[in-house]
Amino acid sequence: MSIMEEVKAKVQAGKTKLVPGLVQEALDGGNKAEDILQVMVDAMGVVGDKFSAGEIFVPEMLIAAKAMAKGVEVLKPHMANDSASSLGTCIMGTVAGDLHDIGKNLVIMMIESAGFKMVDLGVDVPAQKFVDAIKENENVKLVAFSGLLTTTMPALKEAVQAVKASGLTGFKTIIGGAPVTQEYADEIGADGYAPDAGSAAMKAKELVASL
Ligand code: B12
Repeated sequence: MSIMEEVKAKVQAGKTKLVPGLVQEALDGGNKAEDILQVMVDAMGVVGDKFSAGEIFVPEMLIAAKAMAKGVEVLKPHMANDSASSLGTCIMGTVAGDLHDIGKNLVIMMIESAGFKMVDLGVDVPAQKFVDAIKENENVKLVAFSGLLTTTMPALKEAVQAVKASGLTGFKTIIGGAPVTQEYADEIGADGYAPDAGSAAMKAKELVASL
């Protein structure tokens, strides 16, 4: 089994203690951080499919997520970083009712690398907390919302609309997460959408440039 296949297999199996060492070994072997990340994202896709098929349950999903998070910690210093300039503050959180944070954390990492100061509100964030964070932080240029469940899509809508209705200005909004589409972003009045962490960083810069 190649080292990349091994990273994928051990993330899937939730081997929290083994994954960091394997990720380091993959890096040492000359694999790009972005490629190793993709392998781990693919592993989570397999985990999701197995969950859908009833082959594994929530605890297995959770330990796979923990294993991936440990791997990401090793990758973090190796991800592209052009944060010389400051593009302003970005507030980000996973919306109310939703506990998924791997995608959010990756998006935070990439938007931070693009030159933003990040404020992470965590998971299960009520709409009002996004509004409060815009008031409490300086130079907020972007507010980013993550939602992974079809059942929390209405919470995405509520949160985006709460910041829009707050009367606060000077920032753009961006949404994302597996069930989210550009059409949904348009429908709920979010300024932007991106399908993954890499394109989220590009979209973030583009949105803020148009302010
Ligand atoms: C790990 C996981 C969990 C873990 C989460 C741990 C954690 N710390 O995050 C735990 C075990 C807690 C969990 C719980 C549940 N989960 Co879950 N989970 C997953 C799983 C396997 C992986 C998610 C993940 O991390 N993917 C990897 C990351 C990198 O991808 P991502 O999150 O999509 O993020 C990328 C993009 O979407 C995008 N993005 C994300 N956010 C944002 C934001 C912005 C602004 C932008 C621009 C882009 C962006 O960029 C990211 C990076 O590229 C998925 C399956 C899947 N294929 O997604 C199911 C999945 C999301 N879960 C699911 C379900 C049903 C649940 C539960 C309801 C199960 C239950 N019966 O209890 C609970 C809900 C708990 C809750 N209230 O939130 C379903 C959702 C189905 C649906 N359509 O709604 C899925 C799809 C599994 C399935 N196939 O059925 N889960």
